[in-house]
Amino acid sequence: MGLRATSQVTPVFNATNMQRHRPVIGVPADRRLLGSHWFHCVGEKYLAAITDAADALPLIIPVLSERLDREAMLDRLDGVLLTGSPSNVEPVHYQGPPSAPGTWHDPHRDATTLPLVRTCVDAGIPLLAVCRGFQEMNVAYGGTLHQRLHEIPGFLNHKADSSQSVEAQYGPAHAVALAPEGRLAQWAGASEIQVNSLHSQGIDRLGEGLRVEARAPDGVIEAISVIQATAFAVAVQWHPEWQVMTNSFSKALFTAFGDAARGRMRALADQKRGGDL
Ligand SMILES: [Mn+2]
Repeated sequence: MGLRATSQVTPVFNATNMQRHRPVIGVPADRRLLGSHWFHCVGEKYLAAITDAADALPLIIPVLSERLDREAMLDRLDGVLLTGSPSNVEPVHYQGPPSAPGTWHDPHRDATTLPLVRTCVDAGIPLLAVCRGFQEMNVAYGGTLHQRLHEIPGFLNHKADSSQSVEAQYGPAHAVALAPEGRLAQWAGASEIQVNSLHSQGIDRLGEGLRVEARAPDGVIEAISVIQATAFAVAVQWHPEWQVMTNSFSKALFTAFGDAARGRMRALADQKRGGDL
């Protein structure tokens, strides 16, 4: 009796089937020298935010620049997340002055992500960009960057205190005012939220076709979106991926991103079914 009952049980949890219903989000890596070899690495907090809050599958994109067939890769993705990084976009990409000595660059990442921004937006592939990714979006649309905000009179220090614990560095640092009627204000259900702040760079001239979605009290642009985008195309200067499930705005942002990727996944599946008929 016991055996028979067991054999009739239908599995209620089938990991394979569930995974197929989750969109795939590509995450371009940083190229880092570990020992004597180059590795393509993504911080775990970004990958965890994709699985936990966006309910999607993260897939690391190697930054092989021209050796990577971008179009073929994007055909297999439902969304793209651009992460933060200790490296800065090389100023040559926005006709800026040379970086201060000791600044870390990642030309392989620049060569991969800068063209990827507009390719994603033009193809309707949902795009969320964080910190360095936010700066990449601005540069991809022809904007420029301040390299050392904290040295410019009138601006707050937006850097974290590296002598503090990681938890303290990622703690709330300043308010941002959200653009009325903007998408962020909708997700927040408020006109202002508190955010962390771990950046020395910031937007100087806003790229063409971008809208300001949030500003810090000193006027620094903290969030942007692409005006003409047909899909989700949002970038933030702060780090919503940090402990994403404990912050209601961060969770709402990643959920909206995941939903946009789910929408693309379903639209592509419908298109394919239509093509098979
Ligand atoms: Mn800030």
